Amino acid sequence: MMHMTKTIKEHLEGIDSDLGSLILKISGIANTISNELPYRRGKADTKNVFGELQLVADKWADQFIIDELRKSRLVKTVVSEEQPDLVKLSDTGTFNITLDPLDGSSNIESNNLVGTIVGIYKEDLPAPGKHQVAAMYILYGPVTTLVYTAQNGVHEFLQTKKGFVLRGENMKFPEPGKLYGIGGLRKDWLPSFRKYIEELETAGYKLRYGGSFVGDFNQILHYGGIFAYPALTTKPTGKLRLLVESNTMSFIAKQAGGASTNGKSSILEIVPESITQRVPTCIGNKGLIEKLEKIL
Ligand code: AHM
Ligand code: MG
Repeated sequence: MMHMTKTIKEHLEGIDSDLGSLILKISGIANTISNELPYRRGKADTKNVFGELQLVADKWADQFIIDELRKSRLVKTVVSEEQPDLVKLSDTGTFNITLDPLDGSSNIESNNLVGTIVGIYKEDLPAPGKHQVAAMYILYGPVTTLVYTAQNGVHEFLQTKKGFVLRGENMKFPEPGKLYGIGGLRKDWLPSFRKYIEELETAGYKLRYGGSFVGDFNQILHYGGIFAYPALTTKPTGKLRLLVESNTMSFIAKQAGGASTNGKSSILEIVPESITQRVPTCIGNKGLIEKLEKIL
C-alpha cells in the first residue's frame, strides 16, 4: 500500500499563514461538493453572463463556495463564472479570488470529470494572471484530487478518510509528452493550428479529450503534451474565460515547467479589459507551446 502521511494542512505550513489558511479553507469544500453532486442534477432554467444555460449544480456550487469564502473573512472580492459582476465579500480581506465553481458541468449528465478552479490574488481584479499569489483546482474524479501552487512548485493531494494527503510534490510536465486534447470542431480550427496538430499526430501524440478543462489539463500535467481550446474561425477568442479558467491553469502550468499561449504570447501577460473576456488557450509542455507560437 502507498505510504501516505503528509496532509495538506502540514504541507501548507511552509507558506504565508493567511494564504495557507485560505487554501486549506478552499480544500474543505471538496467533500461537500462531491457528496452533493448526486442530488444537484438537472437544469436551472437560468443563463449565466456568457449566455450558457446554468445547471442546478453550477448555481448551488457557486453559492456554496462564495458563502464559504465569505466565512473565511480572508477574501475581499470574487469573480465567478456564474456571476455577472464582481462580488464583494468584505472590506478587510487580504485576497481576491477568481472562481469557476463547477468547470465542465456539461459532463455531469454523463458522469465524466468536473472540477473547481480557483485563482488567488492580492491585487484588485481584474489583474494579469502573472500577479496570482496562488492557484489551485479540485478534480472530482474516481478519486477527488487537489492541485495547488503557491509559487512553491505544483503539488497534488488525494482525498482520503484523513482528508487531503500528499500524492506528488514539485510536479513537472513529463517530457516529451504523450497526449493532446483540443476543444472546438476541427473544421473550425485555423489552418495553421490544424497543421500543427497533424504534426503532433504524426509524431505519435494521442488524442484524449474529455470536455472538462480541469480533467483535460490534469492529464497533460501527468502525461505531458498539450491542451487547447484554440481560436476558431467561428469564435476568434475561443471559449475559455481568461480570468476564471485560463489564467489559473496557466499559472499552474508555468510552475510545473510548462507554458501557455493565446497564440502569440503567454496568457499570464495579458492585461484584462473585462472580467468576462475570453482567450484562445493553449497550455502544456514548454517546447510544444514555443513550437505552436512559431507556427501561428
Ligand atoms: P464550463 O465551465 O461552463 O463547463 O465551460 C468550460 C468547459 C471546459 O471545461 C472545457 O474545456 C470546455 O468548456 C469544453 O467545451 P466543449 O463542450 O465545447 O468541448
Ligand atoms: Mg469552466
